[in-house]
Amino acid sequence: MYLRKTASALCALALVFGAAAPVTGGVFGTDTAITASAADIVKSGYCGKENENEGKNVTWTLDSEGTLTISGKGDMTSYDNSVDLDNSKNSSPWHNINGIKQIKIHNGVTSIGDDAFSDCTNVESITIPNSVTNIGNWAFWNCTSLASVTIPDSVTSIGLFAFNSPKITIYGYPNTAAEKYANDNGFNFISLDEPPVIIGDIDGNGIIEVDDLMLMQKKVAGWDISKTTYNEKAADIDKDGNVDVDDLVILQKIVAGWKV
Ligand SMILES: [Ca+2]
Ligand SMILES: [Ca+2]
Repeated sequence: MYLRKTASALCALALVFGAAAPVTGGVFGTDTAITASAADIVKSGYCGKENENEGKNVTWTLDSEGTLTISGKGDMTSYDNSVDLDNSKNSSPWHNINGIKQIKIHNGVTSIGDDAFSDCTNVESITIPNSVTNIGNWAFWNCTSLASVTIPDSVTSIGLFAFNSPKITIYGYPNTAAEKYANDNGFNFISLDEPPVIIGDIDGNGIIEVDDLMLMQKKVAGWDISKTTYNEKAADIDKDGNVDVDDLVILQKIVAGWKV
């Protein structure tokens, strides 16, 4: 809902300014001029492991739309974003920037440092590229909006407290560090190997039709359907955890061509 409102507001602005190009607003305080150009880089630096080419193997940029991009080849350095009592510790260079909305990690980066993205409270999703093998301790600690994390099977170790968002779902492959991490920490895990489920396509043949309805009737009536292909996830149409007459009623409407 919020996104739709924002999009229509931006469209309205585009009409006012007569601009066909995307309209962007800055996110860093006074830098809010509306421009019709691509996002500008507002800050940048190195974030590679310090003992390798003085950290220059990996770079970071932050643009005017709040996208933090990490690119290069090699490990990121590790940081410490905990409370700084003696002002001597090594915080990530973007730690105190509030406007970060998105983090993009490019293929080529091989590890995510300790505390790398902790406290990025506006970031909602992250995809780890399949060059990464290690995610550091506290790497995404206190990323309180983080709802979706995709972790490839190249990742073999995930640090302590790397994630702690309460609403997180981890997307990954079975029998990987990602699945183990999700299970160990009680996070929702969705396997990227499972074919997408079409709700209502109970026999899994790719279409919703009378056959599915008949199968559902047998299931709800308690008949033995063990010899038939049957997908419970597709059958629980109202997603209440049970396959019952409520689901059957909805499926009847779907098969009849009603809008549900
Ligand atoms: Ca079917
Ligand atoms: Ca149900």
